[in-house]
Amino acid sequence: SEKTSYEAWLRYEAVENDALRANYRLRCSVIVSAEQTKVLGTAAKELAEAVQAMTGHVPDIAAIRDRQIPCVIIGVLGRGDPEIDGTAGPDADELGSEGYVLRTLKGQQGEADCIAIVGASDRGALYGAFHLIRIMQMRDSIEDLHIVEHPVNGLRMINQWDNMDGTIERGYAGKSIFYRNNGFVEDFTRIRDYARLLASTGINAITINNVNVHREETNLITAEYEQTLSKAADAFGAYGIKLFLSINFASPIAVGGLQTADPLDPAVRSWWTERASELYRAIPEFGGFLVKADSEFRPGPFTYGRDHADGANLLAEALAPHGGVVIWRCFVYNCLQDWRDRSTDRAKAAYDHFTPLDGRFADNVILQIKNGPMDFQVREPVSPLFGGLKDTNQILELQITQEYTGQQKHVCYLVPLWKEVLDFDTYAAGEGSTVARIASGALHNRSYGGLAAVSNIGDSACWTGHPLSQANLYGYGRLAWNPALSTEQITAEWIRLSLGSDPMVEDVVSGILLRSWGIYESYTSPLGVGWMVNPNHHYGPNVDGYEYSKWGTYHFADHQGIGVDRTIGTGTGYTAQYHSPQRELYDSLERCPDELLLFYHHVPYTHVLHSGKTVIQHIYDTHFEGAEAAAALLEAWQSIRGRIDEAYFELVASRLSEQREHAKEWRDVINTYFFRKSGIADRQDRLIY
Ligand code: GCW
Repeated sequence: SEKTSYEAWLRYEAVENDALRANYRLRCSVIVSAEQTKVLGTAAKELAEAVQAMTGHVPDIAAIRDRQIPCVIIGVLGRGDPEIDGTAGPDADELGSEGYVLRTLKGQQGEADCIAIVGASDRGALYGAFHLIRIMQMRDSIEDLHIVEHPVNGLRMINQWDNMDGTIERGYAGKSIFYRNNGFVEDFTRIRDYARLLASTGINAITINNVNVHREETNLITAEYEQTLSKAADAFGAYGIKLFLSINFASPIAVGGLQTADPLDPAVRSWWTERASELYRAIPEFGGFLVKADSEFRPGPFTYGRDHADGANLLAEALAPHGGVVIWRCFVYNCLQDWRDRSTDRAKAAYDHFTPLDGRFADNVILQIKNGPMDFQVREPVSPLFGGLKDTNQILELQITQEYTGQQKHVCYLVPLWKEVLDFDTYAAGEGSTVARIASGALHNRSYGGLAAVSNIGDSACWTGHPLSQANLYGYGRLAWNPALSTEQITAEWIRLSLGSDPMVEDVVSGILLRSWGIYESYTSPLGVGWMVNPNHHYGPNVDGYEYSKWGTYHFADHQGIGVDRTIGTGTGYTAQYHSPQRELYDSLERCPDELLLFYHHVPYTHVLHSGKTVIQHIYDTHFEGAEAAAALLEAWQSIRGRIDEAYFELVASRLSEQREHAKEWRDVINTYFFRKSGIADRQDRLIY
């Protein structure tokens, strides 16, 4: 039924095993929550609902513990309850501000055992409750618990690209759950359900409007929307999630009636200060602003001859008295490039714009950096900007919505891609300077750090259009909590939580997910070159779609070869933005990894890869094999028919058959293009048109 896919990973099937069900029921017969805060209330309610659904027993929620009866106690450290404080003991030092201890307390002298969920904060306790729920969903034991957890990243954020007319920029799962007809939806049920899904994975912040802030959305920071925003802030706040807004840098002109938005103009400064105070008066828990400035026609400080530090610091000054932060995006490049101009390289732009400003940003400014230097391609290197800033807060931006990775029609599980990014060593402070450590703030000891990602949900019955794309949302939350979690663990969790614990289902679905990125890459754009998509909507093959455009996105294929020379000696010099030894690795034609070869080098089609194949043969082989592998995904899926919910099964099956057909289109367009360009035949003499 639709319910199964709507519930996603918070699906609470009754426990099949009698002994286990009885044990969960006994251990969770009463939930004791001494304090009555909003978030602790949520924690108790969530746990009670989960226990009821999984065991059939409705737990009492009590303020005081009866020591004869087993229970789950939920509390927060340092609020004067000696039992709560005692439970954490030395673990308390490891909790930070959002961690928790989940621990079985043995009853003394005939008293019952109980499970204590002790948070470092209300939010920590909520995460602890969701952890206990997860253990029961996984059908693991809840005896003798001793779990100590804290998030590695302070900011674990979701960015909605929702517009107030109800559309979603790069949304592939229906319309916005937030807006309709240039206003908010009336009924917030779905927004609340979204908040719970996010909180269960540890998300603690969200921006609810597109970074491209259009006319109506510019008004979101005005008095007109205060009431509705405060309702939205409450819905998320009950789940420990802070509300942020994307703002229009030109707001002082657009809604403030000023003549300028110059960040150094005193009237502009006081306008923002006043606006921020107003917002915080209405929404004391407000998080701050997300800003796309001087990027793809958005207004910004460049108009006034100011730089991005001036721009960000203006807003930082307004938010600082309220504890708010400015998240400033680094996706800044020239989108009006002349394709004839070979000296400009879009890949270099973010680094060139922002490294000179290192150290100039206010303490409450955080730079948000896309994982790659271009734009969420199926394969691109890690942005060198991560290695280029030491004295600036920075967070990593990922894209959960599958703009360039199959648009939720194709399955493309992104956790393995994100793991590669997080594990990438920038060598910024010697070996081990991974993106994960830079983003968390640990490497340079920064006060803010974390991850942000563009959401993939809409009002589709299963949230994400393609049910398997739910795994990307889940996986993102888990990685934001702890980037060291393995892909295998996250994948197994998601499958068990969403589809139950049939080992065959787990085996088949994990096989599909884990192969999917590689398969998508193989039949789309080869060897890291990117951008062979139809302009604007970005779906489907079009090798020259962006070749003679203004967007800075070229592959330079001619009859002899293909690729972008970004080397120091003969190319754009992009490779110099990396530290050694990455710089030399990418700069070297001999040593450059195959999967990124065409991102860094222009080579003849006859160039021999490390794999032993020529570039042209690699293109043919991967495209033929990729289309076959896509067909095999559907076959694999067919093998679990009857083992999972039928409607869910059918929905995925129909997407997989669409993928199978569309993969053939990719195969034939790409192979034909390169056969015609190069005139070199396929060694295996397969059908090319
Ligand atoms: O590549 C582009 C997307 C735009 C998006 C932009 C960005 C929100 O195609 O749709 O705009 O990236 O990240 O700002």
